[in-house]
This record gives sequence, structure tokens and C-alpha cells, in this order.
Amino acid sequence: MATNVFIPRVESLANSGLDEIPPEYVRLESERDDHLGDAIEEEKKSDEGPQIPTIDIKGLDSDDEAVRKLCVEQMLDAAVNWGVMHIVGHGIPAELIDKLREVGTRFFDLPVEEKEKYANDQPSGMIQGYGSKLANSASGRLEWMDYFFHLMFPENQTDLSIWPHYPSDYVEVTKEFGKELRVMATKIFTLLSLGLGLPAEKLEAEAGGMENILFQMKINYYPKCPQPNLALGVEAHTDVSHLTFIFHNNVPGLQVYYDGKWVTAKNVPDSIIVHIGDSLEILSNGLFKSVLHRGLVNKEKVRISWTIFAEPHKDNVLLRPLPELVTDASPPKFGPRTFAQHVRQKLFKIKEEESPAAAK
Ligand SMILES: O=C(O)CCC(=O)C(=O)O
Repeated sequence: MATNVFIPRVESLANSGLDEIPPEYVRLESERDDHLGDAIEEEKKSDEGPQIPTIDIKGLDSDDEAVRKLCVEQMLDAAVNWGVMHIVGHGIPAELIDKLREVGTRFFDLPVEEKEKYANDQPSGMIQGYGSKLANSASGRLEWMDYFFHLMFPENQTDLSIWPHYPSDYVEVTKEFGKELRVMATKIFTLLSLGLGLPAEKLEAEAGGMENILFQMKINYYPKCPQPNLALGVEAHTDVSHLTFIFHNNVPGLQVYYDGKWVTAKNVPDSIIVHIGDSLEILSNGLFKSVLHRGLVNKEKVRISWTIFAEPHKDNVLLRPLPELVTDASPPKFGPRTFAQHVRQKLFKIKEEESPAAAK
């Protein structure tokens, strides 16, 4: 385990009792103008206006063809128009999700010095472990969040020596959860595949199948923030993954961009938030929408979220519009690339956009 520390942990800053956040956490004027605010207040305001669709995916297993068809249509509509949905009827036992939340929360309850024993070392490429984002993003600003990141599935590719050793059941619970989530992910791929008019197994196979879709878990820890109208827990971005699954401790924070506005995610009991990411957007030739989203923070409560990115292996999967979806009327919107190339191109694009020379 590394012990390198490059920037202060946000948790330490928050616990130091400061009234004002350091300037490197103050977002750019352009972001602040875009309705930054306290997540708890924003969630209350969001009763009116559009809501992220909720889909009961039990419908996929129904004997009634009309129910199955409706489920596929709802999934397609959400993937095309929103790029995000709340999933219920997912089949992952509620007790297991509670345990996942419990072991992650207990790890984050440890003193920062204990968590530092798991510190990652981003500059040297060791990205798994405990960390805080470096200022390498579009804005050059820091995010009000610390995290723990590790590969969760497939099991034969995980490195358990990197996972938290405390609490003692962390590994067992997280492994078990990983297996259940893997089963559930297949249901989502199936519904999306049918929605595209493809055979049920096609999309998941093209996405990398059992061996080449990696489930990377990032536990995000957002401390209370004295000036939530100036900060962001996660800045606006789309995910590079195929799909992203989000669980949280029932404290609001996630906002998604829909129809020109930020919509604050409501708490839908027993649901899982699912995002479409860039990789599926590419496979679907832009029919599915990789959702732009960001994380707000608040003054009153710590927020923890468990974000699991289901992403293609960096080299083994070719990301390109599926030939079945390319026609004269709908030519390919994306060139072929591996996942590693996509990530590099995206970072390069962000850097180009932020450079003063590019802005001229
Ligand atoms: O905490 C959340 O709800 C979203 C987190 C997120 O977007 C990320 O970790 O990339």
C-alpha cells in the first residue's frame, strides 16, 4: 500500500471547522451561474418539473408479452431521452445493499490517518485505493469529495490486497454484491438490446461480455460543506463507461442535465440509479444518450454514494456504432476506437477546450 498524499483530504478540511472553502474549491463563475446550490434545498425545489423516469424491470421476466414489450419500450425511451433512470424490481436483495452501505460507511468512519494507509498514487498510475481528485479537470478546480476506488468484478481480475481490510466483512459483502450486480446488469443490457431491435444477448456481447466488461467501484465521500453554493462534489461530466450504477445513503446530491436544465434526483425507495455512458452511446450510434451529470454538496449531512462503472476492457473491445444500426439515413456518428483510445481522446479534448490557445 502506498502512503503518498498529494492534496489535503476534503474530510480533513471539512473537520477543521472552516467557514469558507479554500479558493481552489470555488467553482468558476460560469458553473456558479448554472444554479449551484445546497443539494438538500435543490431537492426540495425539484418536486415540480420533470423527474428521472422509474422503470420496474421485473417486467422483463413476465409471461405476458405485452408487459415485456412495455418494459422494453420504457427502457428505450429513458435511454434515448434521458440517459438515466431509476430501476426498481431489480432483484438485488435489499439486505445486501444495506450491508454494502454499512461496510463502506464503516470504512469511511475510520480516522483519515487510517484511510491514508490505502492512499492511491495517481501520478504513477496506481489509481485503485483511497484518494481525492487532482486538479487535472476542465476547470482546474478541486472537487469537494474523497473516494475509494477498486475493481469489483470479474473476480479473477480483482486485487483483494487493495480492498479495505476493515471492516472484516468488507471483502465478503462486496464480492457477493458484485455477483448480484453482474446478474442485474445483464437484464439492463438485454432490455436495451431488445429496444434497439437486436437479439437479447447482442448488446452485452458487443460490450465485452462476461470477461471484458469490468465493474469498477468508486465510493464517494462528500463531507458537509460550509458554502455549497460555491462548490461541487463532482463537476459536470458524462461517464466513459457503458453503464453506471449508483447507490447512496439517501442524502440528495446527484443532478442530471435534461432539456436544458439541471434536474435533482429524488430518492426513490429501493431503486438503483442507472446511467448510460459514452461507450453505449457509441455502440448505439448516438441513439442512447450519455447523460451529463454533476454532484452537489450540502451544509447539513455527509453524503456517500457507491458508483459502479461497468466499462469495457481498455483494449479488447472495439467501440464503434453497431453495423445493424448504421444506414444511409443514419451514417456512423463515431469513429472506431478502443476504450483506452476513447478515454485519451476525451481527456485531450477537455484539455484542448480549456487551453487559452484553443479558445482563440
Ligand atoms: O455521487 C453521485 O451521485 C455521482 C457520482 C459520479 O458522478 C462519479 O463518481 O463520477
